[in-house]
Amino acid sequence: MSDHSLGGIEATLIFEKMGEHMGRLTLNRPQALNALNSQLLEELSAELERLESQAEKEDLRVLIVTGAGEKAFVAGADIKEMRGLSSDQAEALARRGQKIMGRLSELPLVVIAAVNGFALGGGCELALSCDFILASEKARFGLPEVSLGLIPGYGGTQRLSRSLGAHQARFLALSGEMFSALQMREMGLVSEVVAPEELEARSLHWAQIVASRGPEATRRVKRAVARGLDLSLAEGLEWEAQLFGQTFSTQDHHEGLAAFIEKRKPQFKGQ
Ligand code: DAK
Repeated sequence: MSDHSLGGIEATLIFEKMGEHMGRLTLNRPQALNALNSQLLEELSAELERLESQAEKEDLRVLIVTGAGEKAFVAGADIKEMRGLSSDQAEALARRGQKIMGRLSELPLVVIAAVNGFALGGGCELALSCDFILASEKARFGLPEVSLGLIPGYGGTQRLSRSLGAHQARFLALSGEMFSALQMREMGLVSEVVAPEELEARSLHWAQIVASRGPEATRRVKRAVARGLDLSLAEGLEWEAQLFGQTFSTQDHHEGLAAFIEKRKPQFKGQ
């Protein structure tokens, strides 16, 4: 939502264009540590739908996802809204959340999670759905659902085990404990840990780097990795070969190879 209010109701999601090719999505319920309530999920779903169709038209290549305020990225699904749900309602809510996380992970642009504070439960699952994760030294990650008598419902048990392996995923999801950004970097989830005041600049730094690469290529890297996770090695290599072949029918690859030979910076057009 570029307009921060919806007919008087404060928007729980803010999208801003950040210069050429880049955008930032801020989850904006700082008073509830950006917990994912139904309004926020609704707005997120609508914004992701808009980005799916507009990203290429607007030549948007990188999206930074972060949380409003000093304390939290997202402190999970909204616990207050979960009380009183029936099993069927909970299952439907989990499917809805999973669909939104799936949409985020499949966006045709590179998504960087800039985790500025608590990334718990649904917030950790949201970060997991991004392409890579940068974290402030203040960030805390965890899947505390078991301490509420629940299990992760937005893909945590599935995405985390694919990302870190089954043992580390079980360690997080069974202990329900919080882990520091440095611990998560050691485990392999977080790519870089920075001082809180540097997170914004560092996210922009990586966003600019990714945005300068060939967009037709970065989109295919995403598709190669995402689908490859569900394939055998032989099938995955076959998938990679197909995508590699496709890059040779893009303008971007002509530009990239020519720029190298002419010793200049490439000017990719995303075609
Ligand atoms: N939901 C709702 N409100 C939350 C919240 C949450 N997840 N986390 C924090 N808040 C609210 C607090 O209630 C408080 O509101 P007021 O009392 O001021 O009205 C405000 O945010 C500030 O929080 P605190 O006062 O607690 O702040 P502290 O610094 O003292 O503590 C904390 C920060 C992050 C340690 C603490 O707030 C906390 O433990 N929060 C809950 C973290 C958590 O357990 N997150 C996981 C939620 S479970 C499923 C789908 C999805 C999921 C499960 C099932 N299905 C559909 C079945 C996913 C589940 C989760 O994500």
